[in-house]
Formats: sequence, structure tokens, C-alpha cells
Amino acid sequence: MVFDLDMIKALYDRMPSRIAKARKIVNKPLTLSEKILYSHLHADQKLENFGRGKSYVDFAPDRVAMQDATAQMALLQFMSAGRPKVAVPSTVHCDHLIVAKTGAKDDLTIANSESKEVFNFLSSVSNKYGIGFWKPGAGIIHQVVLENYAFPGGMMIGTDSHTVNAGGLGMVAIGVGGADAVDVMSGMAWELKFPKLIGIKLTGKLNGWTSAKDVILKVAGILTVKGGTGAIVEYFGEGATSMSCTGKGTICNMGAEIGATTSTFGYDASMERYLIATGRAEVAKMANKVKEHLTADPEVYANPEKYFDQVVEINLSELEPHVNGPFTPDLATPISKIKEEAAKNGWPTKVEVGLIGSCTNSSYEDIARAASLAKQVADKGLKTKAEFTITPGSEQVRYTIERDGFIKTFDKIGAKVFANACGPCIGMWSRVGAEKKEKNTIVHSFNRNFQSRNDGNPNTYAFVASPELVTALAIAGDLTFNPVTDTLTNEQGQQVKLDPPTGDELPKKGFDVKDPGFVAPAKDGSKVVVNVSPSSDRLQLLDPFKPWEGTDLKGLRLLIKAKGKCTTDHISMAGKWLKYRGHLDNISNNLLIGATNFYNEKINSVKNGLSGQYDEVPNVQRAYKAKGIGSIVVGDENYGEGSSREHAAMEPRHLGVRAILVKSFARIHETNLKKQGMLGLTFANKEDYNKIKEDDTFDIVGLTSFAPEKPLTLVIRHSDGSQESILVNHTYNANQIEWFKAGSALNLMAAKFTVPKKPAAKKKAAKKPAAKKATPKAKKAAKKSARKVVKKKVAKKVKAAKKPAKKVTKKSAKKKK
Ligand code: MIC
Ligand code: SF4
Repeated sequence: MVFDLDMIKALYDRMPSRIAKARKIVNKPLTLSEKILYSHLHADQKLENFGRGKSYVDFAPDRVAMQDATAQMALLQFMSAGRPKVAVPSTVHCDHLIVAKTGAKDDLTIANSESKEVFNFLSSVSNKYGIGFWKPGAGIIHQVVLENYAFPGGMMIGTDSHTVNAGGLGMVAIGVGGADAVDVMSGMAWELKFPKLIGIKLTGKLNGWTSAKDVILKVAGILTVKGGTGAIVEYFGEGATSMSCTGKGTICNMGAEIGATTSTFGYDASMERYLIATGRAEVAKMANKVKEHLTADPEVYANPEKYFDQVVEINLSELEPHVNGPFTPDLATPISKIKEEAAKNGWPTKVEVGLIGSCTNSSYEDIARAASLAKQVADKGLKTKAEFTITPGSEQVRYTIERDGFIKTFDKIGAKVFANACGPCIGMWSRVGAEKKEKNTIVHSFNRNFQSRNDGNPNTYAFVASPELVTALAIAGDLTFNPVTDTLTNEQGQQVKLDPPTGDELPKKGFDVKDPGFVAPAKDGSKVVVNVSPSSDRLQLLDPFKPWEGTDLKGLRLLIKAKGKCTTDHISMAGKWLKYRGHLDNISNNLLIGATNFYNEKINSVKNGLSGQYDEVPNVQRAYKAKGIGSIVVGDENYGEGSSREHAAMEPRHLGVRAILVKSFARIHETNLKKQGMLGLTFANKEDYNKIKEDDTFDIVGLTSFAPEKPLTLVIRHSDGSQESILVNHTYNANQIEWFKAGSALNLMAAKFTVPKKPAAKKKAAKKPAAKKATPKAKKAAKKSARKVVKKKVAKKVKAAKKPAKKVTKKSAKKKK
């Protein structure tokens, strides 16, 4: 089945003329990224030569994807937005809530019963609002999207940072928080700062032990976890066209780890092959007709330095397999140096577990190549030293690799096959013995390896590598084994060498699947009832955040000054906390429990400024909240790196934190803070981080004249009675300042949708914001009146916006009786 063919056709029909117009205005040949961006401008967005890294631009993405852990919050917000149906094709994927323990079948049965309430909620909301629903076990969001929805030249957003995976099929696919998804699903424009462009030229050809994963492991080493921030990475060159489409997906997927807005590749024969193999020959045919628009203009790739802000060149013929880690995905070590580095840094070298699969690396090609190594275990009289697990990315891949005998091969090395879900990648791994917190090493083909992420043990040294290398290292049981040069001693005491991995890019007999796990929504969902029990500890309807009180913020306390890396995993941990993703109050009990307190270097231990006692972060913040005292969180560089989870922004907001002040932000997190009505600020002078003392109190001054590009002032009152003032920067544009004032972007939207009866122009614009012909005047009027409403009657409007949701609760409660 090909989804949304008409939508794709309509885009391809309008692309050539839109690109021609853009080329004229920009007045130079265009990169692929620009072609896609310019052909997805929102109907109300004026075409101009946008400043890269400067202009805020309104886009109209083609589709939205959400995974279960983030979809709950996204859909709770969507329900409050008061729309009857999603405005663009959207899907929900149940993949994050399945604990990997004994194996796919049992694990899935347990998840289906433990998370029944959440899955029912997601499926009924999907049914009601016209959203495609992928059941638990169907697969991981990004693999399912690549197999079914991604298409060259398209633009999508998804509530997961690895949405970027779809760049492997030539999309501009961007990870966002749920509130952004609500905008697009409501038919509103989606705003993004026009990205900078990084070009990566791939020369040569992958060979031997090296795979697509090693390209991105190398890139991460070059650009670091911050290097891609605010940029789209566009790959090109003979090395790009010679690799598989799914290999490209792997590279784009892990682009999230360098903070890139997204990554993409031009349309080529590998994409055509993949589209055909996944049952979308019609899409390939349509793409072939507009193929010159689905890649950059030839001048761009001929002279990349002229058209990209930065260019990196990698020769695939010389690229070595890499092992990245521990604790950060950008610590890149070529396999030939691993012995040296491990010894130098005291990394435990015994590999306890090798884990392959995940959304990053579970293509047919990945599995086939890993299986070619597993097969050599018996052939060469070896014994696998480490445990080994596989998490297939989709039921289609799982079914096909089983049919083709790979699962049997893995069985022979004692592998465990987990459900088609995130599992160990997101800490949903019931790993025996992890609670002992022993120092140990694991190697996986996932994308992230932050401390505690996989098994909750802060002493697990997790390394990222290609599935092939993970398999080899698991067979050897040794992190320092270099399969390119080293031999292994087999059971007969002989020295044997592993042959380099081999495997087909796509299944010779085609893909197959019995039940892909898709449930189409009702044609008319208006009668569908959504159940949210008021007594649930998993789901909670949202109360709108309070609007800004209209004054500067005075007498704020310091909740925590976080030291060093503070990713979204540190701010809102996953693992066992995933189960509260639909219940804001409950999940708020994990607020910043992974962050290190600058003053005592401890995790989850901060001083309560009221009692002077040290306590857990959420307890201290709840104590401030109870007394009506606001607080601030101070952080280091790249604060909020990692995931798209907006809980990391909503939790502090819910508990009464008023501002997050850091040296720098990761893109998605900064937007999430803005959307939730939180102040996200940066030190104008990074050294001022050192001025913040544990017992300080703070005022944030300048909010009554809050304006774009105008810094605010932070008054710091030290406990010795002295005080100093520092400048703090922000990146809020005029529209985002309105979110802050309204209390959140959602409050503003809800007010807009329930707005004005007169005059006609206002009504039209408010009702149909995506309507092509909403004149700028009408748009302005609607905005103005919405703002007025928010200013004057926020409380009232917000209540009204909440009503339908409340009704649902009552109804469902009644129904239950
Ligand atoms: C992740 O890989 O960290 C996640 C879990 O997929 C997240 C989303 C989430 O926190 O739910 C992501 O990458 O956005
Ligand atoms: Fe799931 Fe891991 Fe992929 Fe995130 S990175 S979507 S947790 S498999």
C-alpha cells in the first residue's frame, strides 16, 4: 500500500515552479536543502532570500510522525487546541514503551498489558483525529517511516530527534517537540530559523569492514556534538551515490548526535531501488520525472565551497571502522587506535554485551552483514564470548530476515531477539545485574551512549559502532580486537581471522510481512470517545500554564547550577520514567535528577534555599512552588542536547521554574522551552556562569519591554548582601515573545481558535489559518485580536480551551461506570 500518493504528486507538481522562483530570488544555483525548504514555504510566507542562521521562516511540512513516548504529550496538547482532525497526514508509532527482557513475544505481551491504558489512549486519539496508528511490535518509528512514508524532496517533522533518519530517502525531516507537531497538525505554519548549510563530500567507496555508520562516527568526531547546531548537513559525491539508501538513513539518523537540524542526500538510484523494494514503485516513477529538482544544481556539487557555509570531505576508500564513546557519541576512535586509547583511559576492555539493531541500524543490509559474521563462528570453530542481542527496526525487516535464515544464524551464537522496538536503546532493558552498578563495557549499533542511558547503570561504558563491528567485538568479547588485522583463537586452539562482512543491500526475494501492524483511522472520527481516567497515574489532561504576570520577575531562587553535560536524559530521564510521559505531574518527579550539582558535584542533591538542607531536585523545587517562589536553572554548554522530549521543558515549567540560563542551548530544547512559555536565556558573557553562587537570589529585569535582540538583565543578589547585574541574551522573535506572554504557544493557539465573532476577515483567518488565501491583513488582524484576547482574558479563554478535554474525562468516567 502506498500512502498519501496524491500529496506527493501535488508537491512534485508544484516543486519545479517554486524552485525556479526561489533560484531567481536567491540569485544563484541551489543546494538540495534549499530546494526542499523553498518549496515548502507556508502559503502566508513571503518568498525572499532568507538569511541562513538568521531569518525565522514559516514552513508547511508535508507530514508529522510521533512515537508513543512523546505522542502522549503532543496529543494531549492537540486535544486542547480544539481542532476536529489533523490537517496533514500524521502517524503514531508504539515503540518506546516495550521493555526488552526475555525476547520479543513475551516482552510484547507484558508491554501490551502494562501500558494498555496508554496504547488505548493513543489508538483512540489517532482514530478520532484521523491519525495512522502503528501498533506495539510494528516497529520503530524511523524505520517504519523510511519503509512507508519518506519520499525524496519531502519535508516532515516528527516528535523524536531521530526523525532526521528520513534524510536517507532525500527528505528534509526534522525532530521537534510535541507543541511544534500540534502547530502542523492544526494547519498552522511551522516556524524554523533558516538553517545554515554544511556540505559533506564523500569520495571513494565503502569497502571491507567499513560501513555507512563509520561515516557518521567519523563526522561526529570532526564536528562534535555541537558542530551541526542550526545547520542542515547535505551529503554528496560518488561515495554518497554508491552507498545504499538505508546506509544513508543511518548517516542521517545519527546527524542528531551532532546537533544538526537535519541531514539529507540527493535522489539517486539507491533511493529508487529502495522505493521499489518497499512497494513504492509509483513514488519512484514520479520522483524520476522531477529528479533534477530532487538534488542540488550541478554547480553546487562542483564548487561546494561557494554554496555551503562549511565543507567537509571524507574519502570512503580510506575510512577506517570506528568505535565512539564511552558516554558521548562524538568521542571517535578508529579501530586501529582502540587498544591504545582503552589502555590510556582505563576503559574496561571485556565486552559483556553486543547489541545490534535500533532505528539507526537495522536494515536488511545491516542484518545480513552482521549475520555473515555470526555464520563464521561455527564455520571457524569459534565461540562467541559476549552476550548478543538484536532489536529489529520493523516487523517487515524481522519477518524478512527470519524468512532468509538470519535469525537462525544468530540463534546459533546464542542471540536474543527483542521486540521490534527501542528497547535497550532507550533504557527499556531489564538487564540482569545492572543494579549492582559494576564497571563494565557494552558495544552497540545505536546512536547515543550517554551515561546510564541503556541499562540505568552509570558505570556501564557504552560504545557505538557499526552492526558488523559490534558483532565482531561480541564474538571476540574484547573491545580492543581489530578484525581488520587481528586473529582469534578458536576452540581447537588455532588462530583464525574473520572474513570481512558481506550482505545484500536489499532482499533478493523482496520484503515480506504478514501483519505490518498498521491501523487506519476512522473516516469520520467525531463519535470516537477518548478515555482519560482522572485517577490514572499514566495520563493526565493538561492544565494550561499561567500567562506571564506582566512584571519583571523578582526574588527567584537557584534550583541547580548544573555542571558539564546536561542532556535531556539528565533533565528528564527515560527508562522507567517513560511510563509517566502522559502525566506531567508524575513525570516531574524526575526533574533534573541526572544533572550534576556544580557545588557538591553530586547528582540529585541540591540545597533548599529556604531550609538550608540538601534534598533531591524535584523535592526542592516543589518546596519553592508550594511557597509561590520562582527559581532559575543554570547550565553549561549545549544544554538540552539529545532528545526532542518536551517534558524536559514542561517539567520545570510545571514546577514553577521561571528561567533556564545557560552558556548555550541545543536547538530542539531551546524551542521547546519557548513553546512552553519558559524563559530560555544565555549568558552574554559565558564567564558570568562563574558569578552564580549557591545562595544567590535573582531578578530578571527588562521583561516589560521584552523585544527581539534586546538582552535582558539578571540581577544577582549574593548572600553577603552584595549584588551585581549581568546581561543575558535570548533568541525570541516577536511571535515567540507572544508565546511567553500567553503562558505558552498552545495558550495562544487555543485563544486563536476560539476567537472572534467579528469582523469577517478575522473570523476567516482564525478559523482557517492554513487557508491559502488568508490575506496578510486578515492574518495580522487575527493575530492582533488573538493577542488582545490573550492579554485581556487569558484565564477565561484558557478555561474554555480546556473544556472539551474536561468533557471527555467526564464522559469517559461515566462510561466506565
Ligand atoms: C531518544 O532516542 O532519546 C528518544 C527516546 O527517541 C527521544 C525521544 C524521547 O525522549 O521520547 C528522541 O530522540 O527524541
Ligand atoms: Fe528508539 Fe533509540 Fe531510535 Fe530513539 S534512538 S527512536 S530510543 S531506537
